[in-house]
Amino acid sequence: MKNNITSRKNFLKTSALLGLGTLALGIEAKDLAEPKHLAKPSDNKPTNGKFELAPLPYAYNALEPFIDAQTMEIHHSKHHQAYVNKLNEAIATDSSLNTKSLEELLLNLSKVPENVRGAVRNHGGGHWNHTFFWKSMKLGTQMGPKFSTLATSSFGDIDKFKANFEKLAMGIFGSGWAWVVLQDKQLKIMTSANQDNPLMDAGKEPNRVPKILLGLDVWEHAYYLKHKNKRADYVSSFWNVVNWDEIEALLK
Ligand code: MN3
Repeated sequence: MKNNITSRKNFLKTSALLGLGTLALGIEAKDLAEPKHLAKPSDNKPTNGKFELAPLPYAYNALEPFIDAQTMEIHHSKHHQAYVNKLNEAIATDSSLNTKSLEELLLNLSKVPENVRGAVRNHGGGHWNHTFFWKSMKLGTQMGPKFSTLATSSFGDIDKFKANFEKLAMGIFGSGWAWVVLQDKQLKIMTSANQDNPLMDAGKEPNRVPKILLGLDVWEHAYYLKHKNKRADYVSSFWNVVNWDEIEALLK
């Protein structure tokens, strides 16, 4: 299967075009070696061979008016639940898989047996991405100093960072995700198709595992009820629900 994550070469190209600068925030290479930000939430490791859908960390209407309650309920209780169910079906067939954490599976995706690799990629990716997405959103937080400094040094200023993120999110053909990651001490914007994410097979370069700070689901199911075909409205309104407190905590 073709790897749909934008290639590292393209990331670098994008970064160069955006004039990424070097950073001096005291972020050590060792901080990037382990995806510590995953923080071992209970839903990232199967219990008795099965992953479980955690409740949302807030009410379905908590992101109104920017993301409507009906969209949140369907997205979490139907779409996310389906990824969890299908991931469980995939790993149930192999006892070497159903004890591993979701991160272990995704970081080493090419080592997953071929007969279930596609299912682990799509549904394991779906489970990880949505679990992360829910925690990435909260009303009423403000961008913190660590992220602000990184975004300014990487993109010139905050407006340029936001404009680049929106442009790349709009440029995803079909379904996928836009990501903000810290890698090689720089802030980068990445995109992926379907339920791929920047962790997939990143275990091949343990010192360069991207620290995912923010992810935006641009599948139509994430916005169609409210915004219909207008992805741009959804993407630009996303800034109102970004959980900047969570991002700042990830950068500690
Ligand atoms: Mn989704």
